Amino acid sequence: MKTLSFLAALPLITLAACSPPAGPGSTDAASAVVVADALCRPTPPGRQVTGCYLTLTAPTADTLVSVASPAAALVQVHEMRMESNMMMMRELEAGLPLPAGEAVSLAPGGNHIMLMGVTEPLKTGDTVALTLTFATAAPVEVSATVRTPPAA
Ligand SMILES: [Cu+2]
Repeated sequence: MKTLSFLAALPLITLAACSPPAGPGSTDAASAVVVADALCRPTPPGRQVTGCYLTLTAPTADTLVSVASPAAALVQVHEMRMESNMMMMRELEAGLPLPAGEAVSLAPGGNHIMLMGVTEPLKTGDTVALTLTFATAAPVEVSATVRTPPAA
């Protein structure tokens, strides 16, 4: 009888040992990426594309892998780079590296989050829900305010 109950308990112990310390909804602040100053630019008249900006601080080295929003059909993380003397933007396909403890700013003129196929025009005062997914840390949901960012 003793042997049986020991065996029955074993899978539970194994599961507990394997489960990650921070699941969804966890309040493990030590491992969470801190997101500050999230804002999205109002959509230009007749256009369904706009940029969002924020500052990310990861406690341990991580990567911003992707962003999703119910406000847009497609969301990408873009970088700005010079190509043939022209500023072009393109998707950061490998994600955005976040060095440990360092604030990484996505700002006008630099890296940004691109909303494409925006379903409803975004105007100043609206909010946009953004879900940020990281390589290691738990996903973070933020509410970005719609307003015109200060000039770059
Ligand atoms: Cu872009």
